[in-house]
Amino acid sequence: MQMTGGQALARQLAAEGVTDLFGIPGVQLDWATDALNDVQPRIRFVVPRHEQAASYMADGYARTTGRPGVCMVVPGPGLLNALSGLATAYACSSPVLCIAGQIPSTAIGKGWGLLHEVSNQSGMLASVTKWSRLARTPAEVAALVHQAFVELRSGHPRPVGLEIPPDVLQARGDVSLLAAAVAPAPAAPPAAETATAAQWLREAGFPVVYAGGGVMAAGACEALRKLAEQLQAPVVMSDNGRGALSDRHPLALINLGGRVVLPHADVVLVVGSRFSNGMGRPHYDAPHARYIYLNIEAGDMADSRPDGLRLLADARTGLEALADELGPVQRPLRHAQVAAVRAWCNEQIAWIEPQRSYLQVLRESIPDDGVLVSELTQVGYAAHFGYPVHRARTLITPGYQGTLGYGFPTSLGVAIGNPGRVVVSINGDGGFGWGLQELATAARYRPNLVVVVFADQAFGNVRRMHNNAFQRETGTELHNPDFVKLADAFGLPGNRVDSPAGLRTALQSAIAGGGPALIEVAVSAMPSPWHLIYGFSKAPRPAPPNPLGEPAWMRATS
Ligand SMILES: Cc1ncc(C[n+]2csc(CCOP(=O)(O)OP(=O)(O)O)c2C)c(N)n1
Repeated sequence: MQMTGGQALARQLAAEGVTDLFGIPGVQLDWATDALNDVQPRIRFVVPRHEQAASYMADGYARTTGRPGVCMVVPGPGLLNALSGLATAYACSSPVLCIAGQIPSTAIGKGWGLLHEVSNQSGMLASVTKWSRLARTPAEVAALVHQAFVELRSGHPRPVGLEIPPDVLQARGDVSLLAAAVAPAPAAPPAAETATAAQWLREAGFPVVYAGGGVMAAGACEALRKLAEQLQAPVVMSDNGRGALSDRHPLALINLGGRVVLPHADVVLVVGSRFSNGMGRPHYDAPHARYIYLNIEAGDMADSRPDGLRLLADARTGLEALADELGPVQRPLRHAQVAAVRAWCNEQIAWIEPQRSYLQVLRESIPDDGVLVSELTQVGYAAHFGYPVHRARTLITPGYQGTLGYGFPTSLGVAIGNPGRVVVSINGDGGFGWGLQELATAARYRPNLVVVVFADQAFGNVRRMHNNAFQRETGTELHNPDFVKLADAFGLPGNRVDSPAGLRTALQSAIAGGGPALIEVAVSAMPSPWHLIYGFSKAPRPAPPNPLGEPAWMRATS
């Protein structure tokens, strides 16, 4: 069929099942944005107020719907603005397609100073994606969009990129549209290693599973639950893995609980996790353990991690193969031990006030299938350990990227992708400043979203660290707008409170109201939660329990 590159783009996106496209128009994209009219109402063009929001929204959408998120931005400054969202999606293994404009094909790499020209734009896009290409003809546009979806639906879910110069969007050519990309059969684990891993697990006295976000990405939550129950193994979930097993399950533990059980483990099965603490090292020492790694990405099982058996495979296929190979095993129930570890975790968390009380209010107000989008703010950090998660994909964090300001725009993508669900975004007054213009996007598209801003008039976390390190602080004071008036200026209801009880009332009425709303919470400095996230910088009170009581297997081997 004869069509322009822009039409090939719009129609192939529709063929791939895309229903929402987050982007901002501009001259290099005109032939693409105009062609979107041909695919109405199948593809909704959602237009935020900054390109960073376009990529954050695509990420939030992808992480909570399980469908790829798609964003489109002009070249140069447009793509530069979108990079922080793509970097966050990369860190959090989120399948996002970024369509980037380019300067005209004949000028690429020439340095003529054309509108939006930056040197090595393709390299920039490559640095935050697992796959990226530049289309040279309309036919290539369709083929590369299709290839992008093959990439999005296979292997390690991560962002992909496609650059299309304006002359290619405008050119007419013969184009074959393709049927939607189908996910290839998931990679099965190697038989010999699977047999050995099953043997190790069979022999283990106290196996522990460490589960990451790859479990949810592979749809392996049920396989994880079954294997954990078969083994009676505590399941420690990484921050990105929260929700892989409900925190109500009697074997579920947060990362903090991992510190208690890992040292006693004799086999650790790491599944769908990088198993890295952000410093390139494993989270905890498990000195007596043999390690089994199950991951779709060889690099995530390598290098700084303890040596072990490596199963390069899809998490679901791998867990199911291990369960089959293992067969029935006789195990003592570990529920009481896990409950004791959880009680200890709760004692640690009780020290972190008022964060814990605010998190309790959030948990009690948000239904199990509602989504909490966290941020780099005091209550957000504490959510890592103080916010129970009951369903997959219901706690969103920026992962190792630690992207301040990602939260509110990301939550817009979550809410737009999940119209029937409650979505709450928590922000500090600092981080909210990165995206507050998106109140206009909330007012325009009216998603079911409550935005909470904890206002301490400071970059509070930085201030506390400065004071601890230097006994003074630099550049951390904020001068805030009146957030309630700001919401009003955008046509949104706002409310100001100053306590957990006040938040409860305001949040529950905002959720009942159904539309976008803002709640400002006046707070002051809060205690540091970091010792509960990254290692014990101060001694835990009380000392951690030994989950095994008398570790019989340890005595036997010592
Ligand atoms: C993109 C980005 N810029 C800067 C930082 C550094 N940073 C981390 S936390 C923080 C302060 C956050 O302040 P606020 O949002 O008000 O939250 P609070 O700690 O006061 O609760 C800053 C500046 C970052 N992590 N990411």
